[in-house]
Amino acid sequence: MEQKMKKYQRILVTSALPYANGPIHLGHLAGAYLPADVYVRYQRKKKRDVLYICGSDEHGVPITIAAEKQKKSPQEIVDFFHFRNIKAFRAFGMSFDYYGRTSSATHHQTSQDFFRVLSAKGIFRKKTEEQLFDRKANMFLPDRYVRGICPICHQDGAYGDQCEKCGSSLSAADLQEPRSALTGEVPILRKTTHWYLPLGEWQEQLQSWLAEKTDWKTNVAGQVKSWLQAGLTDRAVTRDLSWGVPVPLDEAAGKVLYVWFDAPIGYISATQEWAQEKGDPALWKKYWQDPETRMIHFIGKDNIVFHCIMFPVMLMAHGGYILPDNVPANEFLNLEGEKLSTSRNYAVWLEDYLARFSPDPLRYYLAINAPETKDADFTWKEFQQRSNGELADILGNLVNRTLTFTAKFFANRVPPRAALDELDRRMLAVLAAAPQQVGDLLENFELRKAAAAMMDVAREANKYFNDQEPWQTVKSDRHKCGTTLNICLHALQTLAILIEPILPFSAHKLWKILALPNDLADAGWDEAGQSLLVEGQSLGEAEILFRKIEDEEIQPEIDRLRLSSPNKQSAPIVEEKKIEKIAIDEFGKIELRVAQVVAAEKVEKANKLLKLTIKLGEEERQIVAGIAEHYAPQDLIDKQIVIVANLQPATIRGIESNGMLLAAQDETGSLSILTLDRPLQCGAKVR
Ligand code: B3M
Ligand code: ZN
Repeated sequence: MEQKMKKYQRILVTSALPYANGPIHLGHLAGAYLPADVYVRYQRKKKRDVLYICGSDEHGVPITIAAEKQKKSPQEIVDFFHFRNIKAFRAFGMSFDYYGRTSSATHHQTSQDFFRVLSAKGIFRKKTEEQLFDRKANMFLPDRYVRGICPICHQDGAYGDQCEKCGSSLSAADLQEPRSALTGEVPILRKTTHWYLPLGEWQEQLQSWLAEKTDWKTNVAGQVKSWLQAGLTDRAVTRDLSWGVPVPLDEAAGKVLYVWFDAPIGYISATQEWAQEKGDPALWKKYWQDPETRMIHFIGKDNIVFHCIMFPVMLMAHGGYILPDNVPANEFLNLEGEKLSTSRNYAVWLEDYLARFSPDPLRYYLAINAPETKDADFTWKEFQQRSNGELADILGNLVNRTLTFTAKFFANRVPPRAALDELDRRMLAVLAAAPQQVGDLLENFELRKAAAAMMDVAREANKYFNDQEPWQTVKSDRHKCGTTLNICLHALQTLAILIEPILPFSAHKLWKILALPNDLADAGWDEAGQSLLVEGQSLGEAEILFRKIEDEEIQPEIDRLRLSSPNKQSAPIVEEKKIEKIAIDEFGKIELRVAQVVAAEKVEKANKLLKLTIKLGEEERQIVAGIAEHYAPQDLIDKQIVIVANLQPATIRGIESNGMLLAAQDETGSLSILTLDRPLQCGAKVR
């Protein structure tokens, strides 16, 4: 690998651009994001020139479908998720150098230019064919917009591109009794013209390029091979849609670029925007046009054909751009033994995770359990076990015992190293060899092994601590004891550098504890094995790096997933009882009002109750609500809530309650009070 990097001056790393139609979940992270971030962080520590590019994919049918569902414009949808995803990624420690978006002006320009070049070179084939058209909606229907009976399993309701019942991938023309998903109309066939990229014409060139890729992962090479064996065919790169990058030809008015044509060009346009921001607009060219750049695409397995066949053909056809050196695609991450499903909400959303836990334990578990060569399974129990049993009990324990001991017996200063014995020498050899060993695995995209090897260093250091018995030598041979601790502190310093790619937040904490003069960002990978500590230097204050994750924190997560599990017999989340109908004037008898909480306190000896003072217009009132297990009093102050204002006053545990607060509770026991979407005057009527 060192060999390989001699050939190159710099590395360009990309992660697949997530669609900006929903939040990020663990499946995304395990496939295209965490492995890339770890790789990039490692390369930065190797002091290599590495640029890490990502961004939002803001075009395509998934966006328009989300927009329709939520009765918003596509732009509103992508604006919302673009910024939301940036925020979540950042909190998870993703260290993109630039996060672009495909609705940007630069991107439109760059992808249109790209199309123009290919068009001028006569690369495309233009074909007029019949496609399904919805007369009521007055539009051609993308496959996803057509539903009908699956020709394979005969299930009704299959989508034109895929049957969710049997998993077959389809094309809309195969469906029996097709109808428009938009209007229910039976679509008609109508002629339309599109531009096709004749992939078949590039097959030979593609094959000879791929023949050199002997170091690609077998799962990727295998998929590519089977595509090539089946023979490549023409692929339409334009669509009859209104949302997307307009096709830059007069004769193609009303058409847009196919999302898989423009999205990978997003990597280029994001690099251009990065260069503009750097104040050196031409800088992007170095990364895209100089053959001394090594480009690596991190993706999930469903994107292999686009990154290993279609985009390389586009780049070859355009000319003047480099091709990827590697595409280390990952397989899928399942959840508690079942396939993830965003439509069923069978997923763990990054934002939800981060609201309850810190990023590093998840980064660690996704690394050591990465879906590298085959699908992997995420379970909350294993997450807890790995976090507690490895992060806390091995790495955390090493940090904790070393520092406590040094503080107690050596005035929290690095003790000098005296004569070395066999165990000392062995430990130092482990530390000296670790950077190369873990580094080789990371270079090779073997994240699971790299995470395990890193943890093994901590394991060995713990064993070394035990074997040297500093709690004995502190009494019998203080020099020896000091040497042991000196080497343990050295191990912590080595580990701080080695864990940084996977556990960046903890690495920085550890670095601060060690109170080293330079910044962790400047510490190089190759010097990780040498001791940077100075004898006699004082250390910072110890802190717990990894808290234990309790059963009570894990169980609600498991329960929540069970509720939306695809295999659960389709019991609705909330039991549907026969609900008696009422007349509108009966509803009118209930006086619902907006109130503002001005004070809240616990009710003594009643652990479920809170006493709230609320403002209702000019009037102040007191109500008692059974929400103490779900809300802390201070979290309620100033919140606007909804109450039933005309209930007969009641006395609860000796306290008068003059009204009732509205709250909802689901089957998992989660409870939420009803609050307002925007502030209103207190006392406002709710209807
Ligand atoms: N937007 C991600 C996906 O298939 C897709 C990646 C584009 S990368 C150029 O979920
Ligand atoms: Zn089917």
